[in-house]
Amino acid sequence: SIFSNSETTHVFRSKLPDIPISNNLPLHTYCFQNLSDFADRPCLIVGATGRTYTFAETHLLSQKTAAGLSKLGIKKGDVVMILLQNCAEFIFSFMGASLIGAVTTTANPFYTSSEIFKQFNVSKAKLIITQSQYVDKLRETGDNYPKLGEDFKVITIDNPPENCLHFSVISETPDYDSAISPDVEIDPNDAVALPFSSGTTGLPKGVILTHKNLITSVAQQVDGENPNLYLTGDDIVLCVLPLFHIYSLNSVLLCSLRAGSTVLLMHKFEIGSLLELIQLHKVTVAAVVPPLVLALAKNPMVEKFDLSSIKKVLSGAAPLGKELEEALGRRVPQATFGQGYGMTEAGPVLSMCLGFAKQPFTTKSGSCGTVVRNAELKVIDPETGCSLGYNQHGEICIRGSQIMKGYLNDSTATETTIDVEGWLHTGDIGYVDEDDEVFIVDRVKELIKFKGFQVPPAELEAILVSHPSIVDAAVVPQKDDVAGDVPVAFVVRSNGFDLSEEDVKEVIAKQVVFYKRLHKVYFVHAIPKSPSGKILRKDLRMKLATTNP
Ligand code: 4UW
Repeated sequence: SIFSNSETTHVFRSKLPDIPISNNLPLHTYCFQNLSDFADRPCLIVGATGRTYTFAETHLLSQKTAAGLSKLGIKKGDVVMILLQNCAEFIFSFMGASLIGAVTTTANPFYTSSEIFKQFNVSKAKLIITQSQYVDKLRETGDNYPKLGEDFKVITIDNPPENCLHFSVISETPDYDSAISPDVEIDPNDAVALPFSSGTTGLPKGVILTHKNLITSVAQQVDGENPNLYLTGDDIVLCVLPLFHIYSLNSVLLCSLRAGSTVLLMHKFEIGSLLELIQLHKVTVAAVVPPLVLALAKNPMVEKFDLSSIKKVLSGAAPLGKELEEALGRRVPQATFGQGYGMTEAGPVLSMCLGFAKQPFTTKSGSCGTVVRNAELKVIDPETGCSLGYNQHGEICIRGSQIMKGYLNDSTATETTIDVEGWLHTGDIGYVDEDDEVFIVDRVKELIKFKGFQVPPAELEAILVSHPSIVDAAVVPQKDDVAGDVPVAFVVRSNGFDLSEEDVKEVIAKQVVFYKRLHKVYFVHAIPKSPSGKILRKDLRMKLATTNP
């Protein structure tokens, strides 16, 4: 085994003490546990309309939605797909599903039909909650496509097109109390969320996150005498990052519900309205990704707005340059800036800046925080599996009740990701410095991240090699100032076919969401492979970095 012996393991821990975590509860019970303390305070503000829902209303609408889903035949263990931009109905649907023991799989509404249905089929979803503008993509016909209205139901939050139901059908259940089956018993190890991630290798897979996993992760952030991420009933938390990604779902939504903070929902990122809403609602906590830091640091419009309400800026999901962090610091000098480091499979938070604690610690620029409490982190030599000490670079591994139960129907992938000792291997290279701060320096896994969005190379390679004029292909990340990484392809054409770079780009563009599109195509005679047939991605990345291939 390449995995290290526990006797020699150097384990890194939080500077905060472990706390008791009530992770035997269902997620909804835990999130709404302190509801009576802030029932009449605003829970959700819809940015575009100004519509506000109090905590009591949010709880009630979640219960009604639970009853409505139940009446439509959704049962414990069934999967519901949410295909929505950020909106209040997202929250009612997610919490509603949890209330009846159902599982939510979230997908990007900009996905193509083929991307949506791959996830839909693998997760065996029964129902899709979406917006009318996306329904056409759900009417695709063909072998791999189930039939709308017959094989699955569609609910739209706006005017329902043919064969779809309006959201009010589920959210306005009059006798909701009796409609939520009281005998739904939820085990802490039952799934509640099923986000998709390609992990360290291969195609996107369903990541089983249980009630216990998500409660543990939220508690690690916002619970305790001295919470790592101190949120209170006075905080207004910006929710512009998409809730279909685990970062926003967990660290913005679930943490705010638990702590009694108000969530300001924006359905999309647009710098003008973002700045206006921050100023209008006096946002105190901004959860962002590096491209948003770039916009806030560099866009001249920022000077015209009052951003003095912001107390915390949290960045994550992709590496952030020091220079950008400093430029942002000049724009919002009163705010504490820090990073979190997450991975869908890790529940998702591995480390979080201790500058956000109630009694904050001083932290260093460039750090991704310190490992969360009630968890163990180690750094291993990727070759030998031996655990490494302070300041030594290696693969980051994490252990604790927050990490995923496993991948859906893929025990092989689960076993290569979580070892027999319970350590989740991230595929990220980093180190822990003498002050226990985590720094990420590289990624050894295949994953490409475009502005924090996952681009799984295996998915693009599968599309490329299925083309009759392509013999072989490999997709790797190329560094980009704005996006972090962009996907580029090495392609081997079959003899006699003259396929242009534009043709190849087009093949991909037709089948995938915009951020997975190829930025460059290099035609080569062969793809470098290991004796076992694995693409030597490191060689290709080196080739990109050193010469013009
Ligand atoms: N620096 C460098 C980082 C960083 C990073 C992530 O799409 P996934 O699976 O998941 C995420 C989750 C991010 C997240 C969740 C909750 C949270 O509080 C928080 O803090 C702000 C962040 O991105 O991609 C996982 C991969 O993304 C990279 C890294 O390679 C990781 O394995 N990544 N955060 N701060 N790289």
